[in-house]
Amino acid sequence: MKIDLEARSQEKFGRPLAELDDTTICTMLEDIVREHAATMPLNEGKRRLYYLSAEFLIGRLLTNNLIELGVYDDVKAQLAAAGHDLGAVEEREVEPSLGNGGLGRLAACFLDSIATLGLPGDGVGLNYHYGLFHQRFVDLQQAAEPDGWLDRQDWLVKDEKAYTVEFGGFTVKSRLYDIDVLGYGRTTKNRLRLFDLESVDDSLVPVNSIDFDKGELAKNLTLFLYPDDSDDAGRLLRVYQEYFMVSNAAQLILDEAVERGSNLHDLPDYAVVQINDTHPSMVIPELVRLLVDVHGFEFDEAVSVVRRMVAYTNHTILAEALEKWPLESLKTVAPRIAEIVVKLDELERAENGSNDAVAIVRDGVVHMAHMAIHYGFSINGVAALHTKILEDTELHPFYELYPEKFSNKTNGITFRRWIMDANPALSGVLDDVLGTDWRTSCDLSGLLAFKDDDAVLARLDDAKSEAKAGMREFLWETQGVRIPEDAIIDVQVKRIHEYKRQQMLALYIIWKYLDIKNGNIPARPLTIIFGGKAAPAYTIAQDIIHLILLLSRWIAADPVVSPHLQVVMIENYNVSAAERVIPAADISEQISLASKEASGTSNMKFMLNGAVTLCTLDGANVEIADLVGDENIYTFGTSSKEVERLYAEHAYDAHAHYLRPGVKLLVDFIANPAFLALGNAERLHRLHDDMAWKDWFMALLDIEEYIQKKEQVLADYENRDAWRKKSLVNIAKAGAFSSDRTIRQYNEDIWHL
Ligand code: TH1
Repeated sequence: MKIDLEARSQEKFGRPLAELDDTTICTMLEDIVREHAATMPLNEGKRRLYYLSAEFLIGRLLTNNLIELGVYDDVKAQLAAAGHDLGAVEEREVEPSLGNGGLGRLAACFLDSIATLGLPGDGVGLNYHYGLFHQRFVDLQQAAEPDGWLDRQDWLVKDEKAYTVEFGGFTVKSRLYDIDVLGYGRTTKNRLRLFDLESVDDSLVPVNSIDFDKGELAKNLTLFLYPDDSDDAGRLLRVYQEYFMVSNAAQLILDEAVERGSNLHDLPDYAVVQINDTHPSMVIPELVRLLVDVHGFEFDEAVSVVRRMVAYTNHTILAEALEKWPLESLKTVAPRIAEIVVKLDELERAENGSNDAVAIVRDGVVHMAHMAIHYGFSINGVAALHTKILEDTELHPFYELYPEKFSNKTNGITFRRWIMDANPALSGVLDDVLGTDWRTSCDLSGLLAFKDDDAVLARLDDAKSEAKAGMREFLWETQGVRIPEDAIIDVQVKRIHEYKRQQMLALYIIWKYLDIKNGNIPARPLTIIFGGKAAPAYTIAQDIIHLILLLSRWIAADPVVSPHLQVVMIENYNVSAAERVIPAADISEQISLASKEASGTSNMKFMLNGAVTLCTLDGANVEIADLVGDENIYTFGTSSKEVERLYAEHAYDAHAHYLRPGVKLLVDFIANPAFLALGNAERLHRLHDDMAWKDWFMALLDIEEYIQKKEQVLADYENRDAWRKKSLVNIAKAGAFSSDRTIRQYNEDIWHL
């Protein structure tokens, strides 16, 4: 692809490139890429993959697409010649936030890898008008504001496909929008296909509640990324959204299969559907419905067709995230689907001897995961430990029924975004040391040969400094925070949730604060960075944010401690912020209660960028530890087996742990009088009492070992030479976590494209 920006500027605006502003240049570049992508043919193959997901957290696309097309350096040079900085131009792009966290970001990494491997496969989801809320900090608390992105974006292309979706009591027309998905160095493409209502009433107040009686539903189904499901109205809206998504997806799948020559009896030869968690699981009864009601199949044949084409990924064992809908809700939303679900349940009971433990419908409740396992041909977990827990405990009765359906597919991350795009300095060093093959192979193991090479270690160190400088600039410009140049950067970025234990890192901060107060001055400054959003209805998570912001202010105001310890909470943490902060990290905090984090993916991004991991043996941390070896990672905490035992036997006594002197001091600090005066007393009391009496995710069980380990990490950091080697080994071993590897495995074991 050839780009002549000067000519384009003259042609479009009648002005030289030098005179355009950053926003205009950004739009111009987006147009150029979009127009070029429109001419690229689709990846072909008899069988197509449809990756169904309620979330695609794609982030900004301009830089990524310029890299995929191989024109990034050329564009940068042309802009520089006209006095412009591509970095500043990139900042003008709006970021679509069509996802909550890891699950949505995984879907985006997967689309990148599917396209890069040249496989025929599209993502299918919803075109939310408002993505995840924009987070602001007001009075040391999270405030959630609507994040409208649609009217300012430039990537969506209207598709001619449109369908009708019938709900109980009303019918809506849909509209399809596509975003082209380019692969690295590829001349063919795939698409992300986002369904919307034909007409959405954007004037409806952007709040997460809908007046069902006023008929608002038919007008704003796609207005929001699915909101909290903490109240019944919210929950019902989610079922409506899910059915809208899968009904459109199923119609699209049948349509395209017929277009490509299927007689529908051979549908599994033309289409395979991967459902990303249970949110799209109603695609199973919906495909059955279409085959029976529209295409005249017998029920049994329809079921046997669907059984050979749907595969399910489980992403969590947290009970509150396992979808269970009242059958009554399904009857309200889509009566025919409720009918089919009941028939699927009867059929399953007839086949498997009516075992309530694996039933689809039990006590008037529909278990979506159970349906996906019985009527899908594959179920996978997202890290080795997670899959083992599914097989041995959480889904054991299913594993006994269908051992052949189970497999592990450890998550991965796309190297295009998470190193080439996010960390040009490190990418440049790797090019010089290894040659550029790593950019396609994602194999960085050649680096191990340079473990004792001072020049290479120094260059890696320089790349880290450059990334730190970029992050310091970002935090200064976005939130007016200054970070010392020589600070150790210790980062925990992810959704705020008790199981991820941001509260445990907050207790460490309290410990460190008191330790410095006691005269133990650290060798160099430590900057602890948090980032993440809390669901608006998740009270304790909001309380944790409040505590972090309060600690941040409290410590910054303390002249004795502030030169040595700093706490920063990134406002509105999103993909773009992640691209700035992850490359700059020295320490990667992965401290979830063992057994609770299915995989994690930021752990992989940090490792790839040379951070050393401080972690529990949870999710994919276990695999990172196996790969890098004991001397290149810091692990601590109660094992997942022991945690499972404590839950099973109700044997964890939070209050007993709280009463231990060293621990009580830290927890009580949360509700000390100065804090209560400065902050929100209700939040602080609630958080204090929750930790002292409940501590459901056992932060107090692991806190002492955590503090010890962290102090060891900080001491080891001072041995600069040894630390640099640890960092090098982490980068060198990160190839295992390329999402290209993950997608190859999905394709070889499940999709067979
Ligand atoms: C996350 C998991 O918590 C995380 O461990 C994993 O790395 C990631 O998925 C990708 O596999 C999940 N996100 C969600 C979001 C919702 C429901 C369940 C999960 S599991 C809404």
